[in-house]
Amino acid sequence: MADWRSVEEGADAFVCALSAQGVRYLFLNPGTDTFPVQEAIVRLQEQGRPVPEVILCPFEGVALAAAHGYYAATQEPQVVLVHVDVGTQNLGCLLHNAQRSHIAVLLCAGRAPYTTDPEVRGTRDDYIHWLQEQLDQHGIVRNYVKWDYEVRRPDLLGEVVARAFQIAASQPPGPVYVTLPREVLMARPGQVPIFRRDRMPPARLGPGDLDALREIGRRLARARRPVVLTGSTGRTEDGFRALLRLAEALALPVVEWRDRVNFPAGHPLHQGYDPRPWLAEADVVLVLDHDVPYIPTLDGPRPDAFIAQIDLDPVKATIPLWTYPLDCAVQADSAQALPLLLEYAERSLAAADRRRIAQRREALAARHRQQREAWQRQALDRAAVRPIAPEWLAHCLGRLLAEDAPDAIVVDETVTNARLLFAHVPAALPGTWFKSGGSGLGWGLGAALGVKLAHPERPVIAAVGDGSFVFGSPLAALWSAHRARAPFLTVIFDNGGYNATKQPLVAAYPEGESVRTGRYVGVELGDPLRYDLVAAAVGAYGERVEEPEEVLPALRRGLERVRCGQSAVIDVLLAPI
Ligand SMILES: Cc1ncc(C[n+]2csc(CCOP(=O)(O)OP(=O)(O)O)c2C)c(N)n1
Ligand SMILES: [Mg+2]
Repeated sequence: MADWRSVEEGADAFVCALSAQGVRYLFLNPGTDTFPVQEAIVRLQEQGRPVPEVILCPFEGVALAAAHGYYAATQEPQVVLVHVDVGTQNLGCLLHNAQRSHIAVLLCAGRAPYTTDPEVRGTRDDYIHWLQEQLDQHGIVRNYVKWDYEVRRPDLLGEVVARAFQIAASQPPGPVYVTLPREVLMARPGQVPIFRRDRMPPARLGPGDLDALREIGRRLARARRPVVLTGSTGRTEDGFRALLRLAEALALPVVEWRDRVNFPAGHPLHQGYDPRPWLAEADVVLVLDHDVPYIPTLDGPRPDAFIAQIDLDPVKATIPLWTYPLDCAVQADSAQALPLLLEYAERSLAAADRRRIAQRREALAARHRQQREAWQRQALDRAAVRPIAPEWLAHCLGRLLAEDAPDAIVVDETVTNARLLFAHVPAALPGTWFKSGGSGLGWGLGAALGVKLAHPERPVIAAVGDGSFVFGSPLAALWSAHRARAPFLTVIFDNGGYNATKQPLVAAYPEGESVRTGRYVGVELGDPLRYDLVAAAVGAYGERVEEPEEVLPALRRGLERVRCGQSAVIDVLLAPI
C-alpha cells in the first residue's frame, strides 16, 4: 500500500505525502519551524516532482477560512500549515466553523524543537524555541478536531499524512491536527514509505438503516401536513437532486436554512426560511442535515407529530445539549438515503394519498407565490428610501446575479441581514451559496478566496456585514487574493455596527436604559469608516455607495473589475442600526 521514495529530509516526505493525496494548494502562514517544508517544496520542484502551490496568507484565520471555502466548493480535503502554538492560536474561531461545518482539513503546525543537543539536526537554536513549547500544544485545538497526532519519526510522515486524510474525510468529515517537530522535518531518513491514497480511503456512511427509512417513507406517504427542514443537504449535487426528487414526488414543502443551496429557491415547493408556521401544523417532520432545525425553547412541533432525522451526525455528541424530540434518527449520507426513502414512500402510496398529494401541490404553489410577491413588494417599496434599505441592497444583489452573473457563487456572512439575502437572492443551483456553518466571524473573505481558487472561471461574491468585514482581516484576505490571482467581489452590508448584539439587548430589555436613552454601548462602530479605502491598499477596487439608485450600477462596476482580474470592495451604507 506504500511506495518507497528516497528523500533528502523528513520535510520532503511530508511534501511527497501531500502530493500523493492530490493536494493542489497549501494554505500557509510560516514560522521558524516550517521552513524545512518551504525548502523541501523548492527542492522537489527543482527535481521536477509535483508539489502543492503555496497560498501565502498573512493571517492564519484567512488560511483556514480559504481551505474551508475550497473544501465546501469541491469536497476535496485541504491542508493548512501554520507556526507552532501561536499560529495554532490564530486559527481561532475559524476552527469552530470548520468543525461545525464538517470541513475535512488537515491542520499542520510546527512544533518547537524538543531537543537541546547541538548534534541533532533541527535542535533548538533560537530564543523563541524555549517560549514556544507548551505543555500541550494539541490541547489548543482538541475540542474542535476529530483526531490529532505529533509525528515522532521522519519515516512515519507518509503514514501519518495518509491517516490524517483518511480520518478527516471519513463521514462525518472534520478537521484533524498534526504537529511537525523540526527535528523530524530535518532528519535524514533515506527511504520513506509514501502511502497510496486509494489504499487508505475514507469510510462512507451510505444510506443508513433501511428499516428506519421504510418507516419514514410510510409516514411521509400517509402524511397530511408534512414538512422538510434542511440545513446542508445540498452540500453535494447528489444530495440536492435527491431532495428535489423526493419533494416533487410527494409534494413536500421544504423550509431551508441556506447553509448550502439545498433546494431551488424559486421552486413552488420552496416555502422560505422560517420553520415556525410549519412546525405548528405538521404531522410529519423530516429534519435533514440540520444542527438547529428550530429553537426548541421558543417553538416546537406538535406533540403528536412523527419526527424523523437523517444526518451525517445525528447524535451530535460535540454539541453537549442537543435534545430535540425524535421518533427516528438515521445516520446516513442523505444523498444516498433519500432515493431509498422515496422508493419506500412510493411503494406505500394509496390512491387517497395520491389525491391528497396533488391537492397539496397546488396549495403549496399558491403559498410560495404569495410569499415571493410579499418579499418583492417589501424591496420595491424601499427602492428609493435613504439611507439605503437592506431589502433594497439584497434585491439589487439578486438582480446582479440574475442579470449579470448567473454563474456566480455567493459566500454569505451578512449576519442579521442573512434572511433578507435568502429572500431576495433566489439561489437555484447546488454549490452556489456557502455559509460558515458556525458563529466564528471573520470567515467570509477568506472563504471567498478559497471558493475562487476552486472555481477560477466563476465570479465569487462575498456578502458580509461591516463587523464581519473587519473580523475577516481584510488586508490579509484581499492581499492573498491579489497575490494568488483569485479576485472576488466584496459587498458590505454596512449598517454601522453590530446589529446582532443590539437585537438581543433590545429584546431582553425593551424598556431598559439603552432603549430609553438610545445609547447602545459596544454596538456602534462609530462614524462611517472608509472600508472602500482599505481596498486600495491591496490593489483592489473600492467604492462607497450612499444613494439607492447607485447600488446596482456600483455592484456592476465591482463585478466588472473582478472579471478583469481585480478584487473589488463595494461598501453600501445602510440605515444605521
Ligand atoms: C469571533 C466572533 N466574535 C464575536 C462574535 C459575536 N458577534 C456575533 S454577530 C456580531 C456582530 C456582527 O456584525 P456585522 O457583521 O456588522 O453584522 P450585523 O450584526 O450588523 O448584521 C458579533 C460581534 C462572534 N460571533 N464571533
Ligand atoms: Mg453591521
